[in-house]
Amino acid sequence: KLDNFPKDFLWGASSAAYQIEGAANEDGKGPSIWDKYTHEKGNTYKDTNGDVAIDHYHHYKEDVELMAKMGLKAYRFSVAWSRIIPDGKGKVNPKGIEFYHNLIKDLRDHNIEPVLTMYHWDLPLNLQEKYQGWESRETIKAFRKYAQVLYREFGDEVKYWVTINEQNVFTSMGYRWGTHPPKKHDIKAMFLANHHVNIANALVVKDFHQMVPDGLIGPSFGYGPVYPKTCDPNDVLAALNAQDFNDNWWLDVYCRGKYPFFTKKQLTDLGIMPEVTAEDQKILEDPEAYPDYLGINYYHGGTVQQNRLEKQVDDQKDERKFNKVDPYLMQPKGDKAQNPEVPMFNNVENQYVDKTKWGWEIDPTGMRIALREIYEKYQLPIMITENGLGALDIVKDGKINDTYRINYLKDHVKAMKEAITDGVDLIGYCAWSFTDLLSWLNGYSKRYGFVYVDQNDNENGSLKRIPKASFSWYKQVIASDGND
Ligand code: BGP
Repeated sequence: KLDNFPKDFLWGASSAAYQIEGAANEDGKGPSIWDKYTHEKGNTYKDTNGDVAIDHYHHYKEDVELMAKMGLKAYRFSVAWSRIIPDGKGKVNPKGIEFYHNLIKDLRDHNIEPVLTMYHWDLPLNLQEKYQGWESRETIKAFRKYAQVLYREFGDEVKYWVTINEQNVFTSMGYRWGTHPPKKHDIKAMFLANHHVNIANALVVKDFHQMVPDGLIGPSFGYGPVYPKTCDPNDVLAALNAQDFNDNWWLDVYCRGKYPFFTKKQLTDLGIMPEVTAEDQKILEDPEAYPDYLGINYYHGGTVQQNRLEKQVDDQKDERKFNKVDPYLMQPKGDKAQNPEVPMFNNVENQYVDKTKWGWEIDPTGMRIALREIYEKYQLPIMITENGLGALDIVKDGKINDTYRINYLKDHVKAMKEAITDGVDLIGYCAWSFTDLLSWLNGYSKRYGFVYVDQNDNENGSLKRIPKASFSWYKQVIASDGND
């Protein structure tokens, strides 16, 4: 028998500023790296941008009204840094502060718990152009100042805070694969920027504990379990390597203040391990800088096998020529970017799970595995801060019958229920996403929302909100504490 979800379980939904707000140049907002990136030709699907997005900035009351109608208990949103501090490090913009006060008040008036993300990738452009963004320690200072402004302004109103969204994703995409700003193909820069984000994260968590003693704070990390392709011990070893490289590399630093030894050694051997000063180590290892809970974004896991490239070369007795070309520094394009060859493991397909139209594996059991692994290792409460299905929804007779999304979410709710029964301390679930919104690279056609937004390719749509079938389903889930 499965236990019901706890009574105070935070049934929620998520969003992020750049993906919904629009009003890109209004009320004193400064530009972010995403404003620039989406305006350069060829960077996103059909060159879509977030200038208008779903215009949540002007429609927030209507959106909160819909959340209340659904019975939502929590709403995760992000603050646009450049709305608060337009150039990232100077003057505070009162209009920006006012917007989020209004939003939070509206949520509270409807008994919806705000979950505030401080950084969901939209770095103020000035910090990138003047200081090289996260590659510079100036950005650490600027982030700390920004965080302190948020704590002072919203510390009394918001209990749940998220520092950084998917640090693993934005550093890899931005610096290694070049598919997000700043569009670099430089793995050394990636690990350096990543180290700086770690320092920034630790410092603001520590400040938070002093400034907002009653709140709870943690990062949102994009986690997927890693499966070995076979029970060949070499594949199992490759899976261990991949877990270290994909997951522990971040979570160990957040929760233990240490980089895991194995990957650290690999990076050091390749000459791409950033310098960690004694002062840095002290900051990272300060227990006051450890999170109170972990936000986990779960979409899918991954499957790996031992590095066949190395093996092939071995087989051909080719003096391992391949190793002389540093595989870490290869810059694969297209498909290969999704399936990089690194010496520690190779990514392969999992034949046991279905996939979405965009090739994302659908693996609810993986969510239970993820929750168990993370809870076992770090012993912290967990909130699922993202999970959902991207699909091409069709409007028929004014309705959106997204049964595929309902099935997807139902299976994941069941997996959470099982994880709770297993003993995991799971405190909430914020499905991605409440409304349809801008998918970073896929424009507006890849939809995730419970609420359809008539986008009609960005600028010309009516932006009319239409609750989908999944809206009524989730409403029922919430009302029945997880039984639908
Ligand atoms: C996560 C991001 C979200 C959201 C989601 C879906 O990585 O944190 O912001 O975009 O993925 O991704 P996509 O829109 O690429 O399908």
